[in-house]
Amino acid sequence: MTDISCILGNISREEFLAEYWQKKPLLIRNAIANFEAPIDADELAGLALEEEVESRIVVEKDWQLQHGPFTEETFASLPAEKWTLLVQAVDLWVPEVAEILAKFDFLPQWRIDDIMVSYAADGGSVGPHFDYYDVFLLQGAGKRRWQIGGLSDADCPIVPNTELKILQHFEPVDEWVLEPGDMLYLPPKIAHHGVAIGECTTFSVGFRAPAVSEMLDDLATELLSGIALPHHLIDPPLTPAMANSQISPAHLASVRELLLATLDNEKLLGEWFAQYMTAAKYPDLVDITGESRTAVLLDKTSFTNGAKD
Ligand SMILES: [Mn+2]
Repeated sequence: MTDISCILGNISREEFLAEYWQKKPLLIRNAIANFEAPIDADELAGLALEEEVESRIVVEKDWQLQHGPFTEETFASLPAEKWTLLVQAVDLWVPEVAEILAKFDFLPQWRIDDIMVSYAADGGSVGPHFDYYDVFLLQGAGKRRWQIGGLSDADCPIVPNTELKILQHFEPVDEWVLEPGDMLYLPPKIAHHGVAIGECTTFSVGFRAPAVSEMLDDLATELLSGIALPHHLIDPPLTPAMANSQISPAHLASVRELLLATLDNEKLLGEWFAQYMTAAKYPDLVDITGESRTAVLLDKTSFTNGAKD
């Protein structure tokens, strides 16, 4: 029996998860019928004036990147076209935007990161690039042409002299013009380039995909602050021939064994991971945003905003 989710068009949840999720792009026309963007360009610009709100402006000329909060003067000084305003986590500030998240009930809820809303003037884009996370690009007001390329990675050359990671080489293999309510799903690392046709807004539903280095950093911090791990590195059987500066493969095997044994602890990993994935996006602002993230471990221990219940 298949279960049609209202936002996946005529694709069932099962089919989407098996065939597309983290595998290949999917265009869904009319994902939300008669979609009226729950925030308009002026309201979005208003949010970007607020100190607590994370926002950026990208101007295509020289790919300038500015970080908010902005002022009325910032907006007055922008060119007539080819710029983009991006506001992060609008779901935390606008309840009507947060309501969109309910439509993504076919995915683990703790994987959801936020809804970024972008406004682009005519011709505006942030350049061809790729992300390391899954994203659903839901078209708000106006139209945007999305082009997608193949898989990219850190080895792909990027445009110099800008903070933005724009791909130097982008070969579109497919393109669509999205209209209000249309949605494009992109798995991680697919190159993409969206250019506004006239003014438009786009709602990007992004997912949490921490890098291994970030996870190890957080886990190490957690270990340092909490339970003492009594195990220290011990030597493999030594021989006089090892009394030199070389690190033997046997020593490396001991290091590896100790680290793997430390990680091979379901309770430790489960509790750390649940806390980590439910950490508030803006921990200092939880009183204002009411941000609430919950995950439940298989043993039914529940975590909300990183704290055990
Ligand atoms: Mn992107």
